[in-house]
Amino acid sequence: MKKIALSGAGGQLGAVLRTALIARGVPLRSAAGSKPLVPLVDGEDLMHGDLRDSAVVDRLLQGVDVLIHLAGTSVEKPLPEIIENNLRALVEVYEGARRNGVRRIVFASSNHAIGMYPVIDKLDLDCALRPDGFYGLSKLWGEGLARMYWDKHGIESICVRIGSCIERPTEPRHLSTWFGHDDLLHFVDRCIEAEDVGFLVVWGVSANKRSWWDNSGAERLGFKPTQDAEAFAAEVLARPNPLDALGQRFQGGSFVGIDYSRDDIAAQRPVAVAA
Ligand code: 15L
Repeated sequence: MKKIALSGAGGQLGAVLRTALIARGVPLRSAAGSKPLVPLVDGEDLMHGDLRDSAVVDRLLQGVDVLIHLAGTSVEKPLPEIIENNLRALVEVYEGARRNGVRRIVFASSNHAIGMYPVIDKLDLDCALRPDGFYGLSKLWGEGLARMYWDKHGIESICVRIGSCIERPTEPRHLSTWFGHDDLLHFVDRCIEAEDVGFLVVWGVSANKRSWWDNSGAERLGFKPTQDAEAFAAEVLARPNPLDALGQRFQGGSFVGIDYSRDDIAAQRPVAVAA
């Protein structure tokens, strides 16, 4: 059986995956950042540490076939933090993968790499990237790094541009961006089991009726989501939309308005979107 490593196991998504993979009996090593994890089962393979340190990375990756890399800053933050956690640490992780013979990395990219597209646009996987901040921009670095380590070193990567991976949709934007937990688990299973993926980018999104993203490329993985945010549409649409006009206009939602300085009023008006 393949040995799997999970970084960012102390985070919200990490906790969901760790619990599910342990329950399935997957041989798993889970890593957190500064705070040690409490074992879920006796003898659980756990560690924590700063991934900018190559010795910590070696502890994480020794004997590992597939790394699910969720660690890093996951929201918009000042540039120095993003550079340390999402640029520098990621290079250490890919270098560690080289040293330790890791075959494949699942890299948690984000929809914020394309957040400046208006919600009326439908995107393919090969669309030009339009980040909505430094966090989104760091995902361009990550996807580029993944590409380079496949081309130059033969380390496979699946870059997953995650939408909104939460238990259930709570606001209108999620009707397009939701990535349900059942679909996430099915996705991770496919990332572990699929043969010869090379370098692949996919949208981390459920089969939402209102999705903005064409995920045909994910077929190569055998990823077939079954959840649809539409099941929650009535309850979600009955509540006020928490996003301002700018957040309603662009795919990145609330991230778009952070340090936004255009005074172009038209760009700040919400657009009407049909179901
Ligand atoms: C992300 O990339 C974030 O990590 C998460 O906190 C959400 O904001 C999500 O995107 C989203 O766009 O809903």
